[in-house]
Amino acid sequence: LSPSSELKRAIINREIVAHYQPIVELATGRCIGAEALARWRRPNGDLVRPDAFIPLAEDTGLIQPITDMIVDLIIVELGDLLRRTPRMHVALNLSAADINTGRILTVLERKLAGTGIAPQQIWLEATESSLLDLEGTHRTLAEARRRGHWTAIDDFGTGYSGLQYLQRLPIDALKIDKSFIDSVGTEASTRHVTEHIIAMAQALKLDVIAEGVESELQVAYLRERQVAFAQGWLFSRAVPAAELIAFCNRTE
Ligand code: G
Ligand code: G
Ligand code: G
Ligand code: MN
Ligand code: NA
Repeated sequence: LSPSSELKRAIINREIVAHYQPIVELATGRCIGAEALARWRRPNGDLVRPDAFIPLAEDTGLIQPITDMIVDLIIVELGDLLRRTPRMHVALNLSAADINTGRILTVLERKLAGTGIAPQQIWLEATESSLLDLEGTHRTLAEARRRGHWTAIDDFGTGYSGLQYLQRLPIDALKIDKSFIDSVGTEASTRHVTEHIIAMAQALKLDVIAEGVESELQVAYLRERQVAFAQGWLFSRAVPAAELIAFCNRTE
């Protein structure tokens, strides 16, 4: 079986599952939501990470059914948590194919109808590299916000988005890539870039989410700069829904 036929069969057999990494509000330490991260659970029990199948899915038109499956999983696995805690959200990773055409908005509208989950509780993450189709992206992100979703640029700093470009995008937040968080408290020259990214986001009145936070030193640095949110192994790795719910209940 070719890799793409194998992936197609995995989708049909519902072998794609979601893990959730908590997102913490730095001022309070409370869980304010989570990022949904796809995994492929093979019949032999192996858990395949997204870097090993998302690029293939993007190249073969299989990313859209995967995105749809993650939306279904969020609704089924986190519906109770989201209904019970309206301030909590789940962030969904989108690929260029989801964003450029705007199809994801129709999918979300249809799937969220009648669930009691508000559009405000679904954050949409677009990577910097998926923003190449500027017109399509711009239209989709603007419409997403009109419908109440939050929009964020993922892996920020790894692409080439300058200030001018950013200020024209209809986004609510920047997620700072782990590589920049890693530089905090080191002598790496990228630490100056980290400083600039935070300042730039604040100048544009964007929320900042720090990714890949692993130390208290990084938390202190981010708090000092009024960075609102963080996720990383210091708090929790990506975990199955039941563990996420337990984590969020513990931080209440
Ligand atoms: O979970 P992990 O840190 O290994 O994820 C690696 C990357 O895979 C994420 O940063 C994200 O860009 C991508 N990814 C994970 N889940 C999804 C998904 O459901 N859809 C898309 N398009 N990308 C995902
Ligand atoms: O969407 P994105 O590609 O940014 O997904 C985040 C990725 O980073 C996931 O694959 C997740 O497993 C990983 N990750 C999240 N927190 C940490 C962390 O604190 N340290 C490291 N090394 N990786 C992390
Ligand atoms: O469970 P997961 O597949 O996300 O773990 C990927 C790798 O990250 C494993 O090697 C695991 O030991 C490591 N890891 C998991 N949680 C943490 C953590 O909280 N901190 C650090 N530094 N590593 C972790
Ligand atoms: Mn992401
Ligand atoms: Na990221």
